[in-house]
Amino acid sequence: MTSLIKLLQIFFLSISVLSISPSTASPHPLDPLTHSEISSARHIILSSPLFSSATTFHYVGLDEPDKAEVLSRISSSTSRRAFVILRSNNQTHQLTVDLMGSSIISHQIHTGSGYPILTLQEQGAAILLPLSYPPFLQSLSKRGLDVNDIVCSTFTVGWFGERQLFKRLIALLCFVAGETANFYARPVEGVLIIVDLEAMEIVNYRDRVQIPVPKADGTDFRSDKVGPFVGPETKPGFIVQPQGRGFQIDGHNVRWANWAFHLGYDVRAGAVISLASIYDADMETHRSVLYRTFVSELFVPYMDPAEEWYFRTFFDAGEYGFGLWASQLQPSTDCPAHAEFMDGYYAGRDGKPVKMSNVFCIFERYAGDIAWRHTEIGIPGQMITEVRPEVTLVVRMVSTVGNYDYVMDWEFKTTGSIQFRVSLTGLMEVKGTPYTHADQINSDQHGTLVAENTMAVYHDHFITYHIDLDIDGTENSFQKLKLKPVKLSDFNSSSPRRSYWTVVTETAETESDAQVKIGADPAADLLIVNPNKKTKMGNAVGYRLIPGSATGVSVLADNDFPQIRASYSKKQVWVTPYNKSEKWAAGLYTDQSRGDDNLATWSHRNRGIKNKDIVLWYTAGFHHIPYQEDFPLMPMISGGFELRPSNFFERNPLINTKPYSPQPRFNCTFTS
Ligand SMILES: *[C@@H]1O[C@H](CO)[C@@H](O)[C@H](O)[C@H]1NC(C)=O
Ligand SMILES: *[C@@H]1O[C@H](CO)[C@@H](O)[C@H](O)[C@H]1NC(C)=O
Ligand SMILES: *[C@@H]1O[C@H](CO)[C@@H](O)[C@H](O)[C@H]1NC(C)=O
Ligand SMILES: *[C@@H]1O[C@H](CO)[C@@H](O)[C@H](O)[C@H]1NC(C)=O
Ligand SMILES: [Cu+2]
Repeated sequence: MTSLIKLLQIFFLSISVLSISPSTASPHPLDPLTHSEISSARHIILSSPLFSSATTFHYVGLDEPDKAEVLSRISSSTSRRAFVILRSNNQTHQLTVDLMGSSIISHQIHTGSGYPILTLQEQGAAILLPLSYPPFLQSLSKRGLDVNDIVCSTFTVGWFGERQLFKRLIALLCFVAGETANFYARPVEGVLIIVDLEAMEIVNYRDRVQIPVPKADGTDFRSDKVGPFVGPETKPGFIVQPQGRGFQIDGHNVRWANWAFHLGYDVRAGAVISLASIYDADMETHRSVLYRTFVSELFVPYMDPAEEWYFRTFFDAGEYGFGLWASQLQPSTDCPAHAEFMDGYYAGRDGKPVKMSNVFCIFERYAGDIAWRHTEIGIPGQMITEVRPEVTLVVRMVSTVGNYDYVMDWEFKTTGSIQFRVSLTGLMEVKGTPYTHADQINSDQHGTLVAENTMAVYHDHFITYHIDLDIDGTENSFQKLKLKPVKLSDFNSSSPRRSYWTVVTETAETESDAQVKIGADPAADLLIVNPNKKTKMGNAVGYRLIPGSATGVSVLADNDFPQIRASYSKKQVWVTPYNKSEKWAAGLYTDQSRGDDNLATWSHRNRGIKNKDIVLWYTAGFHHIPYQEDFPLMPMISGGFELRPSNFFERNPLINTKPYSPQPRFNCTFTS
């Protein structure tokens, strides 16, 4: 009897749990796929007679619902779909899977050029091949190197005008680790290995020249290997928040001060920030700023045409997966001690979910900076000073794609600004050279001699952001507020001035009007405005793009193959009409792509962008001439841009912010 009652209780309990779960536990429509959703996508696909267990998964992510559905939230419990790219029988398949209906709702075979993101597992298998490949072992013994000290690494091969559809190939280059962790500093220069990833075998091997391997001395970066700590010493510090942290995380939703946004992980893009809105205290409402933003691509071409170097023109998101290579963030070093962390999931080569722990951190930054201030001594007998401190919220991700580390920060400010910052650190990609002094270098120079036999090769980093701004609604326009110098003469002016400047506003009609090379045009403020919403003063509400310090554009020839693939990298700014399929600046299939599907080719359709749902694309660019301080490990260098409200609020949104009372000077002693 008891057990029957128990069973009935459990039965009714589970019914009631089931009946409430769709409303309470239903995911946000933009939540990334969960562990169990990735599993079920795999299960649905492998249950289909079309796919064998030999199928390999290269991308599994959320197939975002249409924007209208997300904005009205009607889809939240009815549709969860996965977008999947897989390889089966040497073909690339693209599928949409309905996770709730357990069915494949679209399936097509990709017949054009380009291949999907490489899996970690196939790269892991490829780098072991040379270690038992007799010609490579011969090359090593010729150089007096021990195979046990050798580490190989994968380098995408790009596309150099081949007309036939090609094979899925990868180049391998090998290095001497031995006593150093900085194996990138010790290339086995002159040896190039090409692997067919489908056959998983070496299909081409070249040992072209013999160059001395740079010595291990002075290359290491590990604290126990760098020698005595004679470098500058600073005292550790930390932030004290006596009233606790100022933000809440609920699932993927983050709320802090006047901001609310959604943060999710994607294996290709890394962090995806969605539905960012800001509370307007005067209007007593949250107002939308951003629909979705993420890093779309990172193009990193090296500048050495030699046989072992010319193809090194990487697309870190489309070829390697910027999110796939994300680092697990270390509390209190990668992020301050008071940070909170968020995890992510991706599908491994076998389609099974893999957890990425601590892939993002979120923390408040207070570094003693000022948000606004004024001292007024103009009123006789009075001295007025008002100051508001600047406290911001940072979302951080670090991706280490091989030798380089990219620290990506999105910093939200209470003023309504968002600062996008990319910081580069890590190890240089160096070329082995016979030179031991800069005076020996002949004219054809491709890098900086940073140590004996060690040339750090010139290269660029172009980081392209997809920024779907929805300023107070989806229909927006792109404007250039151009400075126009005006000259005056005695004929038409009673002023002693002979010149001034005024502003001429140009609203972009089509995509070509919105391709901007910063610095080439006359000075202009670049704005995304909502022409349908005006402030009380009658100005169109908007946000301004403020380029930061990294404004380099590619200077490669237009007919150079890597440039054809990244033809968008000659201008920093593009604006396209919103299109769910146009997310990846270098095309959906980037590995060995041919430039027929990229941001520039989309933009050349020259579609209308005025008072439409539009997407802003911004490329931060670094021309990297290495210097000796970048060796053995490069200190961080940062660049980026800011999005700043411009006639969005009626006034300074911080004018009626309560000042802080003076804080005590903490002097505490650790007890643990
Ligand atoms: C796929 O292609 C490779 C060569 O690239 C070949 O060795 C292999 O047999 C092919 N597999 C199938 C299933 O056709
Ligand atoms: C003033 O007169 C000069 C000479 O006639 C002319 O070039 C200029 O455009 C005029 N400026 C304005 C603001 O009318
Ligand atoms: C959306 O993007 C895809 C891929 O570029 C393209 O094929 C399609 O025509 C675009 N749709 C519109 C309406 O521009
Ligand atoms: C901390 O406070 C104690 C007690 O007031 C004082 O003796 C000590 O010198 C202070 N230490 C520092 C580093 O200011
Ligand atoms: Cu660099």
